[in-house]
Amino acid sequence: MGEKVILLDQFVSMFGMRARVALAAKGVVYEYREQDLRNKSQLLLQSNPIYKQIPVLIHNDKPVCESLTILEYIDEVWNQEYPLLPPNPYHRAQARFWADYIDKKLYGAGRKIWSASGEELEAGKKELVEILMQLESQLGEEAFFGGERLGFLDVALVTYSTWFHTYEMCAGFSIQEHCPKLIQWVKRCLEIDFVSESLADPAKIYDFVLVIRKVLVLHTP
Ligand code: GS8
Repeated sequence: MGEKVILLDQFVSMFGMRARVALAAKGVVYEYREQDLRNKSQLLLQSNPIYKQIPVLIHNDKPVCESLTILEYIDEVWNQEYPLLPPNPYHRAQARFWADYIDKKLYGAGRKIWSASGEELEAGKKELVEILMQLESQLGEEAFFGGERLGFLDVALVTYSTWFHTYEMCAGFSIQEHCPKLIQWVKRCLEIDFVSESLADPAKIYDFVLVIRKVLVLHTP
């Protein structure tokens, strides 16, 4: 049966990039559809009526929402190629726990950095460093969170690294200084073609954020 795979996404999204990396890891051919989130398409609204957010993976006309759910879905459907979740149930639970931690903590801290100023920005910077240090200690001496090879948690986190440049520019600090081993891990991930080819250019993300910040300032009473 011919597969029809569509990804509703926005190029700067760390959530959408997870699906892009996973699809590339599995060698799945898909149609990428960039979404304008200020003017949401009918397809996006119909496909994700609950959250109305990207990413949405539409597989043979059936939508799957939420990036971590999408990752698991991709891993289960295309299970012959490059498994992402580890086989051991305990390791799977751990990978899911830390991916959830990333989404509960890292997104919010990062957002404070690029969208706030003064004390809130400083708080975001402190939080971000604490979270990244926590993740770095979780990595330990392993090459990847998945052990010898890139796995589910690596995919969940590596997409955030495309935002590190923006965080550093907005908050005037160096992540490398606080988390050198994590930065080494990012470099290892980027040596894998399907990872580097799926991630957005950090400089373009920063340009995008500069535009969004101007819009936010204009609309803040
Ligand atoms: C988050 C998706 C999200 O925030 C996931 O997929 O993991 N928990 C979800 N998507 C954003 C763009 S990325 O910052 C989005 O679609 N925002 C539009 C909106 O909320 O209206």
